[in-house]
Formats: sequence, C-alpha cells, structure tokens
Amino acid sequence: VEASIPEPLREAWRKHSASEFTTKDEFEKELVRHIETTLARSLYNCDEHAAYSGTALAFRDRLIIEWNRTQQRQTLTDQKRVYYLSLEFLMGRALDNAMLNVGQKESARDINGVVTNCLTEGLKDLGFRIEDVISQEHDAALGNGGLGRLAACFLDSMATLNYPAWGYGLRYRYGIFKQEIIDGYQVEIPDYWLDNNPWEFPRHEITVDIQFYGTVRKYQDESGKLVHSWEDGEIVQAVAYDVPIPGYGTKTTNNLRLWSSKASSGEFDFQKFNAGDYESAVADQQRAETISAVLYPNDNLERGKELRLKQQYFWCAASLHDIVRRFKKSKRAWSEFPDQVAIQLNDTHPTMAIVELQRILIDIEGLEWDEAWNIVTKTFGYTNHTVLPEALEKWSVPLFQNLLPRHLQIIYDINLYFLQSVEKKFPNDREILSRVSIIEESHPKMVRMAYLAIIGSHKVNGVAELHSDLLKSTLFKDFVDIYGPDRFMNVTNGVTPRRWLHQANPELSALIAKKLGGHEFLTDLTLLDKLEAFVDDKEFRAEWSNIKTQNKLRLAKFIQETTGFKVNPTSLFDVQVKRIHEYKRQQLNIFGVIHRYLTIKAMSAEEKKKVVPRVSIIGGKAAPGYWMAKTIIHLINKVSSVVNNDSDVGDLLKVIFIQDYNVSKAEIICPASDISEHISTAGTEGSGTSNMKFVMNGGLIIGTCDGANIEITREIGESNIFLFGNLAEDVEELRHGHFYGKFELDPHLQKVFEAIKSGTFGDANEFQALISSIEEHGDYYLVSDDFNSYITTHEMVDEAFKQQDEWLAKSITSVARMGFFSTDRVINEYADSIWNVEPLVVKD
Ligand code: 475
Repeated sequence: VEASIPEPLREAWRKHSASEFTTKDEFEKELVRHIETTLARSLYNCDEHAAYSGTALAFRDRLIIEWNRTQQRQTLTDQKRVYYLSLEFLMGRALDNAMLNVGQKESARDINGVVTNCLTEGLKDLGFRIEDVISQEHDAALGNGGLGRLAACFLDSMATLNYPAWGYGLRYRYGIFKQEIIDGYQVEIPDYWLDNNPWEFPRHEITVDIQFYGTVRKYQDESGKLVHSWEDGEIVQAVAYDVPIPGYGTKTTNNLRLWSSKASSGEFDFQKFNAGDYESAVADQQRAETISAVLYPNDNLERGKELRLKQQYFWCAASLHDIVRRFKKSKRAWSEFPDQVAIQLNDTHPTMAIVELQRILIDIEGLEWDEAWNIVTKTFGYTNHTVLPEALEKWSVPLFQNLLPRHLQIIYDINLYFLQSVEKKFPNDREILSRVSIIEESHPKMVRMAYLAIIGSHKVNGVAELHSDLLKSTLFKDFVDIYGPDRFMNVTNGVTPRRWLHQANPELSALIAKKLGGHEFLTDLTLLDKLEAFVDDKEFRAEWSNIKTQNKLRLAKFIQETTGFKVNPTSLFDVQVKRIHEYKRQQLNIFGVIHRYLTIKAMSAEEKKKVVPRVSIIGGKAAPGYWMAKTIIHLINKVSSVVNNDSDVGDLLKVIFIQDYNVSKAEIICPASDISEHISTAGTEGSGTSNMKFVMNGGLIIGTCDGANIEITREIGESNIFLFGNLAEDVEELRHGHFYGKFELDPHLQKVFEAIKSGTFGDANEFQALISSIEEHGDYYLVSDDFNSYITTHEMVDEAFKQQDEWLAKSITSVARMGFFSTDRVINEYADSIWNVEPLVVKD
C-alpha cells in the first residue's frame, strides 16, 4: 500500500503534518488559533473553559496523527488484534493524561506542582494556570465503578505495551449521574457531558444497521439447505465515534470506538413524515436515540429491563459487524478468524456477541454449525467480576423471544448441543442437566448469561485469587467438572501507574524517579522494589512524609471549599471511597465512627490528650433505586453534621462525606490518605482496585481477607496491613447460624444502635431498616460478627500512627512491593494466556 504512493507526495505530507510542540511559542500560536477560529473567541472573552478547549484542541491535533499512523501500521502488519468489549469505560479526564503520555507535560515539577515546560509557560503567558485549565474538563464518566475503571486502565496498558487493541463501547449521552447531597439525602442530577467534547471523532461514514423484533422465516433454498431468515421488525442505526487512546511513551495510539444510536433514515419514517404523521415519525426517532441515551446506574446489580438488553445487542451487533468487516478485508479463510481476532467479554454484558457471531457465520456466511461454533469458542474469553447473585444476568425468555427471535433459537441450539455433551459425559446424572442448562426452568423461563458466556468461550477468568477459587468451587463448579480445570483461571486485577501514581501524585512520582534514576518504573513497576534500600534513609523519609502532608493539605483545601468543614491535616486521614453497597459495608465504617464518637464523648480531658485526631472521609454514589444504600449515605451525613459541630470533640474527630465521588476526585483523594478501608464481607468483593491505588500512593490499608487484599498482603507483608474480621470459609456457617437464631449483637454495636435510636443523629425512624437488617433480619453481611475485630484493629491503627517513623517505613516498604499490581502485568497475562497476541513495536 505504502509503495503505491509517490515519494514527492509522501514528502509533502510529511513536511506539513503536525509534530510535538518544541517551544512554547509553537504551542501558543496553535492555542490562540484554536481559540480565535475553532472556538470563535478572543482575548476579551476567553475564560478558563475556552482555554481548556483550545489546549485540548491543539493537543488532540498531535494525538490524532499518531492515532492515524498506528491504525495504518496495524492494518499493514495485519496481525492478531484484541477487541475489548465493555459496556462501561470510566475514563475520567483526558487532557492531563494525554499530555503526560505523549510526554508534553514534564513530570519534573517542584513540590508545589510547578512545571517548567512549554504548555505551562505558554498558558501562563496567556493568563492561565495549567492546573485550573486541566480542572475545567468534564469527566468522561461512562461507567459505574470498578468494572468500568478497570476497562479504562486496560486501554492505557494495551496502548502502552503496543498491543493492537480496540475498545468497543456505547456512547451514552448521559454518563453516571452527578450526586448532590441535600439535607443529607442523595439527589441525582443528569450528567449531560457531550457538548464540545474534543476527544471524540464522529465517523458518520461508519454506520451499521441493527435489527430488533420481527420474525424468523424458515425455508429450504434451491440446494435444499435449511435457511433461517430474520425478517421485518425495526432497524436502528449505529454510528461510530472514535476516541484516541495514547500509550505512555510509545508511538501507539489505539482506538476506543463508541456506538451512538440513531433512527435509520429508511423510507418508512419519511413516508410517515410526508403523510403528516409527524408525531409518530418523531417518536420513532426518539425511540431509536433512547438506546444509547443513558448508562444504567447500577453497580453489581442487574434488573432485567428491556432497554438494557437492547443496549447490549445494539452494541454487540455493531461491534461484531465492524470486526467481521475488518477480517473479511484480509481475504483469509474463516478458519483463520481466531488467529486474527481475540474478543474479551467484560462480564456477561456483551455475551450476545457470542450468539451474534454464530448467527453471522451460519445464517449469513453459510458455515456449518460445528465449524462456526469452533470458531466462536476459540475467539471469546469471558471475565467474571462478581459472585453476588443479584449481579448475575438473567433474561426472561419471552422478552428475548420478542426482541431477538433468531438469537433465542440459536441459544436453544447451543444449549441442546451442550446438554447432549454433558449427558454423554455424565449419563446417570439427571440433576446436572437442569443445573447447567442455559435455560432456567422458572416462570418465566430465564436465559442464564453467565452459563452462555462460559460455554461460548475458551477461557473464563476471575479477577483475584480468592474470587477465582470461589468461582470454581461454587458458582461454576459444575462447569469445572464438565470442561476440566483448564478453562478456568485467575488474572488478578491491577491499575495503571501512569494515572494512579504519576498523574495523581506527581510529587511522589518525581521523588521515586529521583531515587531510582528515572521514570522507568512507570512502565516496569517491579522496579519500585529498589526503593526498599532507602527505607532507613532519614532525608528520603522526610521528603516522603512531606509529600504526604502536601497531598493532605490539598485534600483539606478541597474539603473546605466543597463542604465548608475545616480539617486538620495533621490528623489521621481515614478514607473509604467506592460505590455504596451493603456488601462493601460503609455501614460498618459509620457505626465504627459513631463508636469512636461515643468513646471520645465519655473521656476526661486527660484521656482526650492521648487520642489520635482523625478525619473519617467517606464518598460514593448509591444506585438511585437502592434504598438501603441511600439510607447509609443519609446516616453518614447526619453523623457528620452532629460530630463536626460538637465542641466536646473538636479536631479529635471529623466526619466528611465527599459529594459526587468520581475519577478526578479519586486523583485528589488517593494520594492524601493515611489509611483506607476495604472492608467487604469476606468472599463478596471480586478484587477491589482502589485498595491498590491507595497503597501505591503510600497509604496503609485496613481490610478484610477478601478480594485482592489477600494478594496485596502477600506482596507487601502481613506487618504492613491491618487485617481483621471473619474469613470467607466461615461466612456460610455464620449466616446459617444467624438464620437459626444463633445471633448475639456485639455489645459495642448495641451502644451505637442505642445512640441512633435515641435520636442522637436525628429522626431514628429514618435508620430503622439499617438497624433491623442486623438485629432482626439475619445480619447477612456479618456487621455484628466483625464489629469487635474492626474497632480493635482501628485502635491498633491509632497506636501505629503515633510511631511515625515506623509508619513511614511501612508506607515506603509497601510502595516498594506494589510492582505486581500494574495493569501492564495484567494485560501481559491476558495476552499470553488468553488472547495469544503479540505487541506491535515501532522503532523511530
Ligand atoms: C467488582 N459492575 C470489584 C471490579 O474487576 C472488581 C455489574 C452489573 C451491572 C453493572 N455493573 C456491574 C460490577 O460488577 C463491578 O463493578 N464489579 C467490580 O469489578 C473490577 O475490582 O471487586 O465489584
């Protein structure tokens, strides 16, 4: 292809294509040009937001050139690509990340964050501070929590490691809602985020027609072959929007393709319109656009809504069409499809892709069932993120039948062949057939998506060791018996050190770089182990400690600006930020805070002198329909207003609820914690990833033996983490005991409940459900069982914090041992053991 373009032509393009800014003048010129022409603003009406837009535009011009080259390169080499299908990509802000990854934002800042490079200086010349400009950007919040953020970290690592990889998702018009707290209650505000988004490129020429509803007509063609023809119904158009994903310090800029729904411009609507039936024509259009309108705001919960299934199929079908089109251009035989394409399913949300590929191969391309199914299973891998029963996707058969009639037939066939093979293997076991059937024989019948995903994939993985073990021994046990253990594996999660260390904590990153002689650790995180040699270095410790203090000051300032509460930065900052969920046990946290409050209230002045002052910081969103989670938020806010205004307590305890917790707030919060809480009931958290972010930033953690806490402990050492509570292996028996009346409320927790019931935190009725779920309804999450262990472990935290030297040693040692938790390691594991793809490295 390249050779066909004459040299002079190539030379002309090369000469004029944009390159990195080398002087601030170059940058300023571009910035002013974009502000004056693209944005139609001037010196007189250029506010910080316009400065942000101008900077982003100037910058994306550079990004897009590498993006183009990467795509060309990947097309030319035509090697295997990986496609990451995720209904959520929780990206956060792009500008800062893009500047860092492309190396235009020097990391060599001083302690005040002052940078000396062309972007900073250029903006300063025009009257702006780079930090203020960066913070104008609206977070891209196309995700709920862990699952969506993991997908974003994966994109960063895949590009950084030069894998030919695409993300596929939905372009929601509304991301996760914004949270406001009014009178202590969560209020949801729509997150309309798309106006003037400089990071997406609409590809109006790339559209796919997606069919819904209709009927299946069966007939024999001329050759006598049975044909299934899916006819009628309605067509919705998928339009591609591309988001460039720059790798850190590489030439690879990968693509995230997001699909937006649009009414197909078929004659049908047009006829209605011409016939004067405007309303119905408009209604059709709106119905089509509704598909990609809004992200479902549930984390770890599936509710079986038709629109959700529509979203899933719309996105899977558009992505598959795109992937197949790309494959067909290579003119290879279908049997080579799995050598060219690996598709990873981020949870069961994209499971329809399995069925859709099978449909394309048998109904459209005319392959035989077995040949097609062999291709399908070699292509897909499935990642499970949770064992919570309420999060497992099931779709009602009647709903399926109506929306996707042909797909339901294919699912029934997949199930038939599968059950036949099971029967062959276990001829005398009737029970197993109904246990593993894709169709649950309930009323109505349900399609079990996780089973379909297992059957249609060659590898299934969990996200931390305990989680993967639990999958094998409980949820998917029968499938291990059927397929053998090799289909099931573990890939422990990680986070990208670029965003979660370098970008969020530039001072710490700079200090580490100074000690290790460069920033190589950002692409080989195991190099952090060299830090351990400096644990006893006095000067180094002082610098380390000073950085934590600066980060705490920054958070304290943020807290004062957003809540009005003043917190003392020498206090112990105790943080729990994540989605609010009973299994994550923010209720345990706030009950612990109340216990602390009551303890301080009962102290003499002498006793108070020994107390380690503490700031309890809690943040997170509750799903709008999750009433218990909302009650927890309400209690936290009531406790906050009582405790923070109690002069008996003063600085000894402050309680802060951070409103609207999101990625960009996490970047301020993670570097500022002394201790963070990862306290889920053992066996319930898949992995957790913020635990990794906090430790990477020099915070210690208090946690249960759950998810990746276990591997973090193994890496950093038991003496560097505060573990408490019952073990996963004992949970079932404890729950069983509760059910049969074996339950004694922890006496300290009882005191806490008495305080709540007596109205200390306002109307006690408001919190009754929270209390009775423990006292009367079996304490499913073992709050009472773990309470004593929790509060005594917090006392140990206080004591440890008094020994600042030892605390610092723990902090430094932990960071030094966190090399394992980079998503670079994670992606390499997926690439080697699931995808079988190689990086595509380019030399300069
Ligand atoms: C786990 N979201 C974390 C993280 O692996 C884990 C489910 C259904 C519908 C909508 N959203 C979901 C999740 O299940 C989810 O976020 N899971 C999380 O995935 C990454 O670290 O333990 O809870």
